[in-house]
Amino acid sequence: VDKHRWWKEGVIYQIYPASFLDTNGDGWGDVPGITKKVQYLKDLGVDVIWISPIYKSPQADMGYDISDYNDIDPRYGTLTDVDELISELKKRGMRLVMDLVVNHTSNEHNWFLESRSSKASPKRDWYIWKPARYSPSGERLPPNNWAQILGEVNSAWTWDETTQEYYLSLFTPEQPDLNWENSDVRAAVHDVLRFWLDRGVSGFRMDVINLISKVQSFPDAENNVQGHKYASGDKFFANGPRLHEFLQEIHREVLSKYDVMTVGETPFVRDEEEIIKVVGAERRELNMIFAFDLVDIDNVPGDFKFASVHPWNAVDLKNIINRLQRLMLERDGWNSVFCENHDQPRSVSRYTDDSDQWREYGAKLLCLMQTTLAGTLFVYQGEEIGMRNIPSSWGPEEYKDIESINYWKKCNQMYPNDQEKLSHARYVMQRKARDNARIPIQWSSQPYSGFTKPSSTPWMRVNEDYKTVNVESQLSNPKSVHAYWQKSLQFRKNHKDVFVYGDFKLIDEKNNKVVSYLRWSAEETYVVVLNYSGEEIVWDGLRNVKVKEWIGSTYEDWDSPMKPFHGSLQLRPWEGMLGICE
Ligand code: TEU
Ligand code: CA
Repeated sequence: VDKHRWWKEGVIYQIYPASFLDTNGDGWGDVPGITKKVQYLKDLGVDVIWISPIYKSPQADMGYDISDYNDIDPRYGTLTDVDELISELKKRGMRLVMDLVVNHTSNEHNWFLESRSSKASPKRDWYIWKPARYSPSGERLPPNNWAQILGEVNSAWTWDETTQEYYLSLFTPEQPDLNWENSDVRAAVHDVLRFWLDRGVSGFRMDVINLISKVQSFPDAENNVQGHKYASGDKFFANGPRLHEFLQEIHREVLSKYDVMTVGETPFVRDEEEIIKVVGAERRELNMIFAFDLVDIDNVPGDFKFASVHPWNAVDLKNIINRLQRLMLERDGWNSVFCENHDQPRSVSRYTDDSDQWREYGAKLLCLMQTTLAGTLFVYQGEEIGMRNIPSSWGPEEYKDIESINYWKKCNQMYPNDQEKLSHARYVMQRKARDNARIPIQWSSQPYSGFTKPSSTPWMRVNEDYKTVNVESQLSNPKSVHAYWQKSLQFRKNHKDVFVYGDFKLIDEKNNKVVSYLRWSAEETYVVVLNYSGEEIVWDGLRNVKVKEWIGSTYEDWDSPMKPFHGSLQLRPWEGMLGICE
């Protein structure tokens, strides 16, 4: 059977629209700004763009709270702008993937306004409403102890005065969860998919799609964290009882009738059987998922993300990569490969060293790793120039994400005068806040990095490093991070049977500084060696692997192959090397 598919070998580029490019000077990126950069993306080697939500939204969670699925938020543009974008993409053989957020809507969506209007509303059952519980002393309590995801301190249930009931709102009170048990809700979601597919989009990234089926008894979660009133209820809503049925229904009713790709965002779940149920080729659910293992590498297991920055080394990284690469190859699933998205800090800052001395090497190392792993490759805006995190000198007022705002507020309530606790909180935010990926793209050394007009104010502050880290300067430099990405993407495509579809095996597994593996097809075998440390290393992990030629190092131009040599490798700090085997 022919296993080749456009969505397996295509390079997907994620756009966070607010921060991409502003064309009308209101300080927000917009759809015309994306259209303007289609050729730039084509030249980089991108085949598909995925845009984070641009639908009508009050923006409580930056568009992940949708108030109208069939229209575009005016700050991003109009439906006509989207048609124009699709046609510019099609002209170049490219495609558009939309972000589908259907676990919840905005609290300003008409469905919710109707649902909350009265207990007798025909849409009452479209959301998850429950009566209060009462403590022995008569205090009103939410239906269970589940915690809100973007905030941690609050309940996942929001009290509604008018109808005197709670509704479930797993993320924030502005994002009420839809009741997928109701078949009218599911039919309405299917209509949303059809609306966009008929308009010419080629698939969906499905936001927290594994949370749509909840255990209907809504039991309390086990609470292990001392001093916390609420606990994560994920056991009762992540990959819940009817998830696979609902996904298969979407496939049967809608997706099977179009040539589309789907990628499910699936937090919390690590169980391999559950993963394969979603992505197994014969299952007719989703093409692939975003597994959280790699981006959770610096989270303390079982604790919430801002608790601290958990140390890790190359062995941890190899174990994660190995597990997912092997699982998908052995079980007929399909991987997504990514290090960044709009919910994560920048990868040069997280996995390597983002100082002026090492940033470019770190970015190239991550590029070499990602472009040589099996699966569909996702590049996040700005990753191709090695953009870094928000500087540590910025104060908390520069953070605009609801999660960061909630967290910082909580810290100040809990430890008002504890400078040590507060500075630790600021440190972890600088390492992990979602804001790190959301600052404007650095296009040039013009004011505001060319993201918006010099006379306007960008919605988020621009990183001062834009004078040196920007697209324009990298485009004219053959040794830039951008040039390295461009050439690596081309190389991956030229050897897709190895790098996209081929087999995978770790070598020198126990080395805690070097990540190294083999990739091969029936015709050729490559070896990838990545120094995940700021030290010089003499590496002799090749053992019986015979390298015919070292064809590239992240320290050199792609086009200058190195002199053949055998024996130990001298790896410089953060150096990555690619060799072809005998
Ligand atoms: O994220 C879901 C999710 O659970 C995490 O990525 C979460 O944002 C992170 O752990 C918090 O630190 C998706 C979207 O990608 C995110 O932007 C939305 O806020 C969320 O769903 C709600 O729609
Ligand atoms: Ca704008």
